[in-house]
Amino acid sequence: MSTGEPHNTTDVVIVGAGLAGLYMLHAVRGIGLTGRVFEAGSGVGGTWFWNRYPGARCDVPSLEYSFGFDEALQQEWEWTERYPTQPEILRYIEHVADRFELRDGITFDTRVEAAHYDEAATAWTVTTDAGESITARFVVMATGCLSAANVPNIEGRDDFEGEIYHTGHWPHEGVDFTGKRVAVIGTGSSGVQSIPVIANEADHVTVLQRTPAYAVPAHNQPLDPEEVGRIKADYADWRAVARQTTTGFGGYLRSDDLTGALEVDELDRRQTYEERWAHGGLTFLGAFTDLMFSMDANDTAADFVRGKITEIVEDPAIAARLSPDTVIGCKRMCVDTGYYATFNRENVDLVDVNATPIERFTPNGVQIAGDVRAVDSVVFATGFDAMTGALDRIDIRGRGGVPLKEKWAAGPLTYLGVQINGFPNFFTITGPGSPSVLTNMVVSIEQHVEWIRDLLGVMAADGKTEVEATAEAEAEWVDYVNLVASATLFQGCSSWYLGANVPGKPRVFMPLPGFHEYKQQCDQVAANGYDGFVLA
Ligand code: NA7
Repeated sequence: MSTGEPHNTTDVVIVGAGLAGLYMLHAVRGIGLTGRVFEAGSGVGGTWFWNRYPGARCDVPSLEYSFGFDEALQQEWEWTERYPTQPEILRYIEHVADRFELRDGITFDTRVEAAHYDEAATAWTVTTDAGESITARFVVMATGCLSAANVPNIEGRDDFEGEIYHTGHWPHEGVDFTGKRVAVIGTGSSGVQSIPVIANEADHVTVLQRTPAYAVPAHNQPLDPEEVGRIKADYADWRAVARQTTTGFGGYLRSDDLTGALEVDELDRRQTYEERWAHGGLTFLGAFTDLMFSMDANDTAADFVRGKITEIVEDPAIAARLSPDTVIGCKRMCVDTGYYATFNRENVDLVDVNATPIERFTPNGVQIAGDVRAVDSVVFATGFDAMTGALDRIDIRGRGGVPLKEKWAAGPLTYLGVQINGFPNFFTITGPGSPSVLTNMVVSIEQHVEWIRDLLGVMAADGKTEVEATAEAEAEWVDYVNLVASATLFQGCSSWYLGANVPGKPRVFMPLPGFHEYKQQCDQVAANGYDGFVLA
């Protein structure tokens, strides 16, 4: 590849400077390798660099949504609220970059365009949009699961004369909606978080809802210093308990006498749901053991939430429109602050664009069922081409020049979600086939980074230069992921876990349910000398 640039090399190229990329750089440096990170943004943070929409917060509590690999780091960082805001998480990530002196290894404002494997050299050549070409033994994709924005191609979009935003690419200077008529398209987490905040500011908000969301209250509040002190006194153990859960968080709520929802009478069941609702957050779905396995059990939780919507929303017709009839938990539940109550406001209305789809944009608004709703601004809260989108947008070629896109034409194939047969020395952090988006991402990121680091360390010690998942191990793993997912209710709706939100994307359930078991499997693979991999 000729770029006119001097020939560059490093041991590991890392793509992305979010939580995964930063920790990966720190980890490779820790075992004496060199690393170079390329980041499209002008700063660190990944997801939290881009998603600056009003009300953006993490749906995992701050004390859990943070790194546990360094005792001093977890002791010194002071979170202020139960659920961290985007600015606070970004400050934390910046602190991590500074504390571990990582910035000198990162090239910002630079997008990786291609990564090609050279079999003879046992090395990857990575090229960027800045025209740089760099050779590395290993490539680690820390590109994030929710980083490639999904912007629906609605007719007439370019004719609209107002402003258009996507929650995942929010302007850094912020947006002032005062006096504006705003349409928000999408009611996933980003819509659910931003709609109440935008409604406070804007003249009028029209919510264009295709599928209603199940939202549990956040009950966000300032952290109690005494509680923080108690957790920090025992932080390592507290985190270890989280790693024993299926989601990588909420371990402190686990109780040994958890039962199935249908094993208790209605009164007890209702009381349990009330307690979880009062506690707030995603652990609502941990109330019983069978909520994601039995439709009858799932119905009891769904009914409870529908009852809450009816209590909160004053207009019964709007409450009915806001009430989902799908499997609860099949899409990640939203954690909200005043979402349903927002529909009691005079300046907010709700349009069911499933019943009456958006026909087109006009210069001054959105046309639905022949009527144009005049708006000044449109917010796309329409999510992401999840898990594979960021990888698809890079020209990745493995053995024999085979493009990853071609290999994954019918859906992603990986072994353990970290490696792909035909793509030696190439790793995906929280890739498809691993628990990733079904978990606390920081816990999954730490587990993957440490597993990859240990593998690279073993290779260095044994003088190995190439590692590749075997075709058999990959095929067995893909079957296993399908088997595990099909025993759950996760496949019961058109979610982005299945790729269903992106027209033309193959419908394959991409993440693997069950963090704790997965971690044990990864540890076992390592203990067995990296079963299913060929180390050459
Ligand atoms: P999500 O959860 O994918 O939500 C996107 C929303 O946008 C969802 O309600 C979609 O409806 C809707 N959508 C997508 N395309 C369209 C079109 N063409 N027309 C109308 N509505 C549409 O993304 P978020 O950013 O909210 O959250 C992503 C994750 O971030 C979340 O799970 C948390 O983990 C954090 P649909 O449901 O597809 O019918």
